[in-house]
Amino acid sequence: MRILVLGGDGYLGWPTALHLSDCGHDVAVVDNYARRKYDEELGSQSLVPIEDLEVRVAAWKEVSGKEIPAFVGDLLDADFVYRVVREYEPDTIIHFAEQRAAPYSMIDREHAVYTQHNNVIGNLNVMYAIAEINPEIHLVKLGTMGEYGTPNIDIEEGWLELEHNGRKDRVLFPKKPGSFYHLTKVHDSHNIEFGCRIWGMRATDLNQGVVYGQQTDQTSRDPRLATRFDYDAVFGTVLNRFVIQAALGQPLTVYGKGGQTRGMLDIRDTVECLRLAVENPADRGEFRVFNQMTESFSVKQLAELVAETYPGSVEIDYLENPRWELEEHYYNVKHTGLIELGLKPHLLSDTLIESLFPIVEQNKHRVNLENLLPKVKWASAKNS
Ligand code: NAD
Ligand code: USQ
Repeated sequence: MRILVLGGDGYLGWPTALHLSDCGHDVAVVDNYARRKYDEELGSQSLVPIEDLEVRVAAWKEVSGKEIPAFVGDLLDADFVYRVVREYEPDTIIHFAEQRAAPYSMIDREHAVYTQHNNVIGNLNVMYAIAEINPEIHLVKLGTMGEYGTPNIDIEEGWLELEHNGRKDRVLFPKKPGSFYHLTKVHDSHNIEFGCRIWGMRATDLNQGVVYGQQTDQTSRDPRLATRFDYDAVFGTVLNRFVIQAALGQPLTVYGKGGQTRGMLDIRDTVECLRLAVENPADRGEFRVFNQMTESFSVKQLAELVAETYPGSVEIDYLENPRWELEEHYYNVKHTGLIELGLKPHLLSDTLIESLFPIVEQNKHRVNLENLLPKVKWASAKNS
């Protein structure tokens, strides 16, 4: 298949492009380097050094003999999006290219507006390009488990069979997201489902949980192929941060009581889920949803697991929660769709956690300790 990976310079987009290329697909990547600019803005950087996109694709050519053409441009530029889709003629478009940090979207009005504009309009441009150029293209869109929030009922896989006042219908599962970022994914899901109805688009919405890990079979073949590893309180995700904090000898930062529970998955499962979704496309007119997660953990459980696994002593701090979220709640998610397609999950193990400690050890001189503690607060409209 010919696959266009939007956001192919990012944490997940780059390893996904490599995995699909390695599996024999023709892959091209699109990115506007927005993620590298947020680093400059926040005075942060990936813990593991990452190469420029040109160096990455040249290294992949050297290691595998395979080409990954790169298109540099912004999804907000509709002419650019149309040009790339016409020129590359993909069978599938995987869309990772959004501003993805909840805290970044909650910094202030400007960051909330940027996030919503970037994500919602970029996605609309991609939808229109598909509808007008070739509606056969399968859109595989990264959504998030956080679209659902933490309802007091079981979370179904995208859709809910409902009976109300004696009548039945199948509706999108109710959404209660927890940040202006997570809301963009809800808006995208609604826009895509509408596109499937009116244009007969074929789409898969992958409601992905929090990803952990840093290496895949392909990125570990050469240091120039490494993907990013974020530790800061804005872009670093919870398990990656706990591992890094432990190895730096810093306290693990549990927000609030730590009872908040999230669906999680290993980065090696992310790239495999993408392959499964791409190779088994949705039908024309179908809005297919998979809950892309393999296990659930509370934040407290994750902190305790990291503390037990680290060979030295580790302190766990329970900080005042900077976010607005339930800290004790029911959480039961259906996630069978990808398993039925053949996913064999890498469940969280001591070995995975242990394998991350030397990566931190090698790169700890790159850490700016000031970026470890959370500064963005949800409740206040004015943050420092
Ligand atoms: P990332 O920020 O590392 O990668 C996103 C990439 O998209 C970046 O390289 C960025 O430069 C690019 N981009 C952003 N806006 C763009 C635009 N307008 N035009 C072109 N390129 C643009 O993020 P990631 O962690 O790789 O996440 C990828 C996707 O997966 C996101 O949509 C995110 O919401 C979703 N997701 C991530 C996680 C996670 O734990 N990392 C979990 C669930 C869902
Ligand atoms: N948390 C802590 N301490 C920390 C960091 C986080 O207790 O140091 C807690 C948060 O309060 C939250 C949970 O851990 O309850 C997860 O936070 P996170 O920053 O790891 O993840 P989140 O903000 O939800 O966002 C990440 C990705 C986002 C993706 C989402 C998947 O950045 O792109 O959409 O995970 S999900 O959570 O399923 O919506």
